[in-house]
Amino acid sequence: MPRREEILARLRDCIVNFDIDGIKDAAREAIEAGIPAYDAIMEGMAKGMEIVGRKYEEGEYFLAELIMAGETMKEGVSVLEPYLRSGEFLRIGKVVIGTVEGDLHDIGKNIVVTLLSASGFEVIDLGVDVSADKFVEAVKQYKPDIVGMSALLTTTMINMKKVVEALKEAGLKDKVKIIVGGAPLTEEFAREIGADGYAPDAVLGVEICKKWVSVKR
Ligand code: B1M
Repeated sequence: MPRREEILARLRDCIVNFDIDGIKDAAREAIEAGIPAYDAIMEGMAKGMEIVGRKYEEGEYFLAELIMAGETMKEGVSVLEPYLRSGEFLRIGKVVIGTVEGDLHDIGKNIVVTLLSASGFEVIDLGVDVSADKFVEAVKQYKPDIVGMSALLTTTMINMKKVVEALKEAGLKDKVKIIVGGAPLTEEFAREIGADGYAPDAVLGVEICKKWVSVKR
């Protein structure tokens, strides 16, 4: 196997096997071998993420594996980030995302962020405990294609409705697609509050976002 293919395959396999030390070495070797950082991410690591996503859907991998793959990818990307020339990373769409007001749970949201980034989205992560006003301000500032909200508490999921209403009031609701997720949510709840989509897990969430931006093009 030529050296380029061999290194890309190693990057892919490190994601699938959650090999944090290995991925840093492989990322450095990619740079030394003259592989563009973008190719190392998209043709190496992101391919690994696709495999992890499939294994998760098929029940071979569980949440713990998704988290570990996400952490492994973050470590690999951290080595390559300084070598990404601006403009080199062509983005397929922009997402503003956050955990809603009153809620501090961010493990699931962070997985969604990692998978979205790995899939080519520019992600503006507003963090946790994000008020409706902050979401509206971010939509005005960043003009995203998609707004993503996460909630893990039955007492905070209702705050998603406040965000939808605030976006309506600001005349921004029709300019974005809204996706919601988090353990206590349901498809029905998402419909009731006026969200455009609901995902029970991060992999499906990213698939929905990808469909939305491909339809727009
Ligand atoms: Co909290 N907590 N917690 N907690 N906590 C739950 C949610 C709870 C169910 C535990 C329980 O009682 N069994 C319960 C909620 C009960 C309810 O509302 N009915 C609960 C409670 C009560 C609380 C506190 C109130 C406890 C207290 O202080 N008395 C408190 C609230 C703090 C607050 O937010 N204001 C609290 C605090 C915490 C910690 C800070 C200790 C910690 C969070 C750490 C962190 O996130 N940084 C924590 C944790 C870890 C949990 C549990 C154990 C695990 C949550 C988690 O990370 N799951 C949780 C019990 C449980 O869920 N089994 C629990 C793993 C994660 C990968 O899954 O977030 O569901 P999840 O994300 C998935 C999908 O939902 C989806 O994709 C992800 C990956 O596939 N998804 C999206 C999520 N967001 C999405 C967005 C999308 C698309 C998909 O598009 C935008």
